[in-house]
Amino acid sequence: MDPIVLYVDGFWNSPYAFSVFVCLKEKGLPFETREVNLHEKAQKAPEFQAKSLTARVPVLEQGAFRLSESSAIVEYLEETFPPPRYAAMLPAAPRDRARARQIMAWIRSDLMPIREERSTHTFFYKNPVQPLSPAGRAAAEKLIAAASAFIPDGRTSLFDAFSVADADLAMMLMRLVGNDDPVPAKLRDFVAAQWQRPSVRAWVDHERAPYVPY
Ligand SMILES: N[C@@H](CCC(=O)N[C@@H](CS)C(=O)NCC(=O)O)C(=O)O
Repeated sequence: MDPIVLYVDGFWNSPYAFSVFVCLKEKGLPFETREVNLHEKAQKAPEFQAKSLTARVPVLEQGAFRLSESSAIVEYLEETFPPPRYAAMLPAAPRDRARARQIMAWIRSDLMPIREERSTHTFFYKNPVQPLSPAGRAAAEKLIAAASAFIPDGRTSLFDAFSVADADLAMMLMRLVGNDDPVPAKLRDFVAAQWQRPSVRAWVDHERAPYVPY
């Protein structure tokens, strides 16, 4: 097998690189990470641009094959390293699988005010935040309502077994939980449980260079 390389941002803040990193760890695949310093515009360097085509992280490299877009990478890993030999990253039942994909697509395309006002560096680096704007509060309410419906009562995972949608949803909720914004106990418990997973901890606890705003 060609060695796997995952390109991540230099501050280990990217929720999209996180998602792929968690999949690789959960599947037990050996891989190297390479940091791309977005604050220095390294994503626009010709060598990286040629690999990514989109000039964004994450990029998965396996020999001559390079792939951008975290959800495409997750699907590629799931098909290339499928269960039962490797851990499943998406539920097996079609409706649960569709629900996981719904959550993953939604998290990547909505809730912009939270993503802007509660960027992941705020909790990875404990950088101070302002109170949420009215748009931020509206997005937080939308996230809380949807997550409360997605997560079954009395459970700390979306489905019977872990899926990468759990990690993605926990990362989104952490933008609120990690900044002491009000979040119902059920969602705080969900985040706390997901944050304990070894694959998630490996990302959270990874050494980080001092943060430079950009
Ligand atoms: N939809 C993409 C989003 C990737 C993305 O926005 N990556 C950011 C880091 S979190 C990036 O590389 N930004 C640099 C840029 O756009 O110039 C995915 O899921 O992979």
